[in-house]
Amino acid sequence: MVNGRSPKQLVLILGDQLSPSIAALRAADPNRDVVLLAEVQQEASYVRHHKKKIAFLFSAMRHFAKELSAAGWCVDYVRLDDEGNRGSIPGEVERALIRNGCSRVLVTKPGEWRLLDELERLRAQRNFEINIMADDRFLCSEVAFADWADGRKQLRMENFYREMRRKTGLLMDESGKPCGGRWNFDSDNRKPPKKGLKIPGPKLFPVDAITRDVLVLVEDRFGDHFGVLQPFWFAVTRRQAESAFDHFIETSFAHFGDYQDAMLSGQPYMFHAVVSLYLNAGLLDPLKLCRRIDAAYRAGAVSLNAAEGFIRQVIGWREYVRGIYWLRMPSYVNENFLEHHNPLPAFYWTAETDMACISTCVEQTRDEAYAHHIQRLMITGNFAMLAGVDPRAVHEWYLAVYADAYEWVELPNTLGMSQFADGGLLGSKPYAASGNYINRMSDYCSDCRYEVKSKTGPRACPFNYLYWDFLDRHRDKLASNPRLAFPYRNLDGMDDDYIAALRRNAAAFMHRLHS
Ligand code: FAD
Ligand code: DLZ
Ligand code: SF4
Repeated sequence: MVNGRSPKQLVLILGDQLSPSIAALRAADPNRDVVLLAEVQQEASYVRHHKKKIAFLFSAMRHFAKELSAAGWCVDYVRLDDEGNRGSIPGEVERALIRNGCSRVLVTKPGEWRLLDELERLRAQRNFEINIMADDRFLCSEVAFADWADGRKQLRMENFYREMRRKTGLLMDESGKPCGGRWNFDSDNRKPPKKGLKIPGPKLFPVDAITRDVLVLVEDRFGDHFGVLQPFWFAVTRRQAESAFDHFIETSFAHFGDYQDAMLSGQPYMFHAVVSLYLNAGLLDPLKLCRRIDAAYRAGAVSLNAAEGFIRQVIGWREYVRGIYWLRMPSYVNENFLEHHNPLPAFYWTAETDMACISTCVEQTRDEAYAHHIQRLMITGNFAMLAGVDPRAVHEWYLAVYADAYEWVELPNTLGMSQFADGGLLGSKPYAASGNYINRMSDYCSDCRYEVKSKTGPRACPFNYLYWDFLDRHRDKLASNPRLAFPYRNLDGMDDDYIAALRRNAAAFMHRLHS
């Protein structure tokens, strides 16, 4: 206390903390404290983020700063090209403390362990008072998740999800039972795609003057990063993000449940919501979205399988992966259960491959900074695992290329769900699949140089022999998994010559890949 008044505080708001009711702002005094937002080189390049992701965040940060100023806050906004910008969050905090005459920092816990560690080091080195507050924009706190996990043999999402349904009352009936008598309608979310489906796509927003400046800056400073910058149409304000969600409900939600796993060439968005980038940056509130879906279901406006499918992703998967991240970091990022050490193939950056499924997903990722869940899991993720790519390299790719990627959500999805690198903490079996699955759920194979029905030979689909080779070479680690009993029985029924041919094809393919 100075003269009976508390000292002036610097309220640090990070690029993915653009929520007016975030903990650090709630705890601050608008009549005394200063809010700092800083565009810094390090956050844009600790992995070389997609150009669209950087542009989205810088523009959303600038709009949020305006919103806070209009609400009466004193905002200190540092642009990337401002003179003296030290290029890192700790560096900018130090400068801003002096500039604004503040003696302590208030910040909501960052979403990545890396940045939390940096702030804690700054506190220790400089002896600053830095108050790091829990991020309560999530429905399940880290402490509540640790309590839930404590003493459990298995941390299955499904059990966690049921608790979240009970806790929130979403899609629960008056007697405390799940609406429709079932917790999970996943099996109704797997319709293969139909030709001729009318797909509306997400809402596109015009570029305003703030975004136009940012686009010039990003092209100038990050022109060599992966990704195509324009056309740029993301929402960059809360109001726009809300209207993007309204648009999803009005135009796509009716088909969301049925076609959640379907993939079609030229249709990057299918019937997905395309809201993860807005949710993760703090422009949308997860519980509010779910309450709207719940209300729409109760009003008879949407089907239960679509409503449950959406709510499961948001209060189930999204909360669960965050819980796993904070429970297991910092060691989680080094896990490599299957001991995969191959480098990431160059076509993850160039899209230059004859495998139509991969080139389609990588081109789309380059153009849109978006791929939907099944493309991430069953195309690029599946291939990387079958090809024995080092999970850390896979993780760094996913963190860089998607507009919604922050380590708390990306790492468990990549390392745990898609690469099985945590040995089954997150998923009960590896998401490995042959070309057959891709052919059933997409139209990619009809336009591919490879033949999806061929298992060996020069035209055989690489996913086929790589799949069997994957099971064969990881027999010691995977054969006892009850969920893999069926494919291992098939493998055991194959004759030795056939297995030798699969191995030969896989080895030759891998040789070509890395030569
Ligand atoms: P929809 O399919 O419309 O789903 C609605 C919402 O549910 C999403 O916006 C998202 O907030 C939530 N959601 C759905 N699935 C998941 C999930 N598995 N984990 C967490 N939330 C989920 N999601 C990210 O937000 N950031 C990431 O960096 C990310 N990396 C991924 C990496 C891999 C390898 C995989 C397999 C999945 C990853 N996901 C990630 C999850 C999922 O792919 C995206 O959330 C989804 O594709 C976002 O698009 P959408 O908004 O159209 O989602
Ligand atoms: C992703 C990102 C980027 C590209 N740039 C900034 C930035 O310049 N300033 C900032 O405060 N945050 C940025 N971010 C988001 C941070 O990387 C994010 O807050 C941490 O990774 C924690 O989730
Ligand atoms: Fe992909 Fe194989 Fe189908 Fe080609 S044939 S698109 S490589 S699954």
